[in-house]
Amino acid sequence: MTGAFETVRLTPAIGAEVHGLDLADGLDDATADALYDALLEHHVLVLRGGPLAPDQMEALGASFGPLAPAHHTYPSLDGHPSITVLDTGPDQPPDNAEWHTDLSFRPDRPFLSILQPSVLPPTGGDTLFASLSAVHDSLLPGLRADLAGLSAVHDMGSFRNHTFAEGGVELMNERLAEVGASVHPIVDHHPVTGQPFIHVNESFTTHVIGMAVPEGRRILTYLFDTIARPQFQVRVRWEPDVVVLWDNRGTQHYAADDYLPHRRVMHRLIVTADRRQTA
Ligand SMILES: O=C(O)CCC(=O)C(=O)O
Repeated sequence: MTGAFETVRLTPAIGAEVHGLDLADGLDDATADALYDALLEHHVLVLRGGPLAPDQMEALGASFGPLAPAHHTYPSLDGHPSITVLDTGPDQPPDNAEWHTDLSFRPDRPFLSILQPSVLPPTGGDTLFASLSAVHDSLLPGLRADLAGLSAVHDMGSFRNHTFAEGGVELMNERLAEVGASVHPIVDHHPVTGQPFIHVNESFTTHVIGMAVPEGRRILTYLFDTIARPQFQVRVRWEPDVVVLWDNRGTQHYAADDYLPHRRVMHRLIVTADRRQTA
């Protein structure tokens, strides 16, 4: 795929549709650069031209940076460890109807995620994205100043449910040790644009450093409630040919779990580092 494309903003806070790009042809360098710039501006890009074959999905990811290894809990597509399969339905109830930033419990926050559907329910199963820089900018200056000195712990959160179901407390403790926790500033900054954003999420952020649990929880709950307000969001309605890219550095997402008893299968790929980012 080459050449110019058009972006159409979806909401004031976040998201744009990309028109005039045929993803199946692959990205030349100039187009990948332009798509990257659009991503930095809009945080979430909704493209057409899918579903991409696994090799095409990996090639699209690789044009932005290195691909993440297999996920610690979810299965991968056969022969493609970096493509995570999110398969939910009556037998495997959805677990991602929670606002989260992918893998925020890792010390190196992942850069980019790419998601496309493989099986869609007849209706429902939309994905919502929130702009954490819009959330930051909406806070009163005094509150922002108070938050600026604070950091919070992120760990694997409700992945405990999977590990406990699979192997009880032993496996849960093993995975907690293997996956670890990380500490991020509550007011973080996008490493390329410098934009400040609120870096806590209800799936993985568990504790405010230096505070008693109840005190920290009140702050976190206030921020989670703010992130859940619709004016900071865009809602993506999936169709079979839609492919979505988002920048994890300053966004969160939530997969609406309103489609049972139908099945929904999504393929996700994470790009760990941004190869266009300088230092
Ligand atoms: O399935 C979705 O819509 C979102 C997937 C998700 O939550 C994730 O990639 O972490």
